[in-house]
Amino acid sequence: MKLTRRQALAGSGMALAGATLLGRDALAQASQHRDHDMRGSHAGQETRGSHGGGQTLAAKQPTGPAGTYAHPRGNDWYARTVDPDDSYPPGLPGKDYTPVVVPNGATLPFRIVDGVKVFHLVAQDVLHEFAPGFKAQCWGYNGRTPGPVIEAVEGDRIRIYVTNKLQVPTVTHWHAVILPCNMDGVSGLTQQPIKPGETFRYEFKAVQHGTFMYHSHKDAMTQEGMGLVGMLVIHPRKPKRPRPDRDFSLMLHEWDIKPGTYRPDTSVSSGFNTLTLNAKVFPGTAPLVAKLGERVRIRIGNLSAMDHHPIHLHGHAFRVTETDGGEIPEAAQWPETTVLVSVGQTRNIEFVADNPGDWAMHCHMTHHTMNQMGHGLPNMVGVKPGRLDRKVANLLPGYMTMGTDGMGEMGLHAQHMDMPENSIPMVGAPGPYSYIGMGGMFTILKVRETLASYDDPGWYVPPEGTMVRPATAAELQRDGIEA
Ligand SMILES: [Cu+2]
Repeated sequence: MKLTRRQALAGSGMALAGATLLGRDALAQASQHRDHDMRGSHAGQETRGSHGGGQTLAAKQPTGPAGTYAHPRGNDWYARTVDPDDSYPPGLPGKDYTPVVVPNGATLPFRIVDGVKVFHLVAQDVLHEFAPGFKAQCWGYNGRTPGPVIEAVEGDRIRIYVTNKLQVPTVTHWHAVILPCNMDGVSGLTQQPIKPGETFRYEFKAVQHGTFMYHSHKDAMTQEGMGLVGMLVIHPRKPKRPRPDRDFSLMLHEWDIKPGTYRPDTSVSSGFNTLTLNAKVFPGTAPLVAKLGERVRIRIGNLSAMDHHPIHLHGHAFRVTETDGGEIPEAAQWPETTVLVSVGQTRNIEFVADNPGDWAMHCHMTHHTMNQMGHGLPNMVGVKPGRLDRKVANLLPGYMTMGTDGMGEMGLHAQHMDMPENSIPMVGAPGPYSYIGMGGMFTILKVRETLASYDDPGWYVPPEGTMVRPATAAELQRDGIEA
């Protein structure tokens, strides 16, 4: 048998493992089997693994007999307020739960058919805007990335149709949800991939409550990296504590979008230049608005490729109340102002919004509050660029050395620079007092005494005597400060 170049390439991993054991013909056969695998075909299963060296590729049919399914109940930390075997009518927004608020996002509509909550996700190409004027061709669900938040109530029976309108096979995995194994959505392990054009049906009962996620579990590096991610919230049927007044959902993600390009580079494993909250970078991030005294919950999930994010909130202390594994007993909670949300985790934080103002909320990794172009530049702090600039300007009209005062004013400079196509300043936006030198994973919690609506109320007006200002000479003298 003759190998085509493509077959040889496809089988090259096998060749390393098996070349010494297998003859050339066997190798060719193994590589053909691998090709079948990539098309999600059943063909070749009968003969696969018939050679000693190919045993690791063997795909055996599942063997029976199949049992009956019982809801798992072996771990008492599963977050439950009702018995998983009891029946409940579909939980309704307003009545059974306070719907989550999704800054820059949406929740997925559902219909109820014979007592089952029916959802429909469509995996598809999405031209996504990360901030005004900065877009990329991503993958998402129902026209957005992250996909719309799926909301249900403990005890609901949930049916989710997934239609694949991508050019590649995909699957959808329900991250941290306790369900029958073959509803778990792991390509190859629990199901065949959903081919382009196909619609698969997932169905399970919500037997726990909490903050979960959904994402592709096929070619995860590419597919999650392109944006096939979303949040899944299951509210408790019988909440033990008062419902929050404001229940926010935020998905953390990271992308590498080189200036001048329009597609995330999912092959990189570091140096991500677009760090997002619900797929937006500041100043594209919508503020989280709450009224003074309201109970606030923020659900944070992280499906970044490689980075954990310590999310820091100003002006308040909060408690971490839940993970995607369940509720944290009150005696085990401690106060924090920063919560580390590792890749593949969710965290719920809760607090009373008792301090009015415009409070920064952001990843505390400094490179994660920079937008494109902020990374990997030489440190120019302290460089006197005058003569250099004049010389280089002879060759490159308009040349200006950047970064001699740090990176904080980069966005300002960018206003009178020619920026590369499809790029945004590496940091910031104009604020009420001066330029806000933050980008990326940065948003603002706006707490107000009075609110006409939860729309952005504008900038905070400080009460008399609470505004920082330059010190007066008399004050310095009185307090013995030599400046
Ligand atoms: Cu971060």
